[in-house]
Amino acid sequence: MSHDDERIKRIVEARLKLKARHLSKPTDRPMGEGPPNRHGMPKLPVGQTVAKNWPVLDLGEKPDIALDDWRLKIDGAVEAPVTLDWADFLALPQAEDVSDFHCVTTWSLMDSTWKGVQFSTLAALARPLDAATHVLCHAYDGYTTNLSLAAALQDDVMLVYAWNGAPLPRDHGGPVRMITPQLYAWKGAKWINRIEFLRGDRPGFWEERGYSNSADPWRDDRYS
Ligand SMILES: Nc1nc2c(c(=O)[nH]1)N[C@H]1C(S)=C(S)[C@@H](COP(=O)(O)O)O[C@H]1N2
Ligand SMILES: [Mo]
Repeated sequence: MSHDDERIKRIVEARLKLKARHLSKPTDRPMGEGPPNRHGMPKLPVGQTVAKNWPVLDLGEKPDIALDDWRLKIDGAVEAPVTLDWADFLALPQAEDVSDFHCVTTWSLMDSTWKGVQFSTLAALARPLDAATHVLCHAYDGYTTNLSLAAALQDDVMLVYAWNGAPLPRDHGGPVRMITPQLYAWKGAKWINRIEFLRGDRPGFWEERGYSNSADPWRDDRYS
């Protein structure tokens, strides 16, 4: 086994220990607490604690992608597959949004301001076939994660390059990552480099290793 494999194995083991601990606790499945905010959901999902600083979680490899080398490929079940470079990406309609970030390991980062391009803008560019039902996002570190097309097309799902007015740090997936504010944060690929539209569902890295496919924070929908 390579060092990479061993490192990833240790990370997966640690995460599956958290899963076992979570599943051993009784659950009454409330939605969360606090006043409703975005999407009418309680501000803090069940089982989450507000984080003051933004933790870093990934598989340990942090790709260093210069903007000149950065590419985003959009392909699979689409009419118009395309590969964007940085200038192409910035030439698309830009969006800004405030949203929250909920990690399955029980911390939430609240009220971040994001700047980037909505996923729906990228979908409109590539034109998914009627047969497309899901997407698999791929990243420069080899990570993958899957979403239903319906979930990916929510207004607040974005490929972001700025956080609270500053460039997205490399540790958090810069130059560009995806965010999925209405799903647990593992559904948002850091260092994203490919959006593959699918004719059916295909599990990503954590979904293959015991994480929930649907990942709804307000349903405590952490593991499968
Ligand atoms: N490319 C990539 N994206 C990733 C991951 C990863 O290992 N590689 N980890 C996921 C997980 S499990 C979480 S909780 C969030 C963490 O994002 P953060 O490090 O910015 O807090 O990124 C998600 N996206
Ligand atoms: Mo995570």
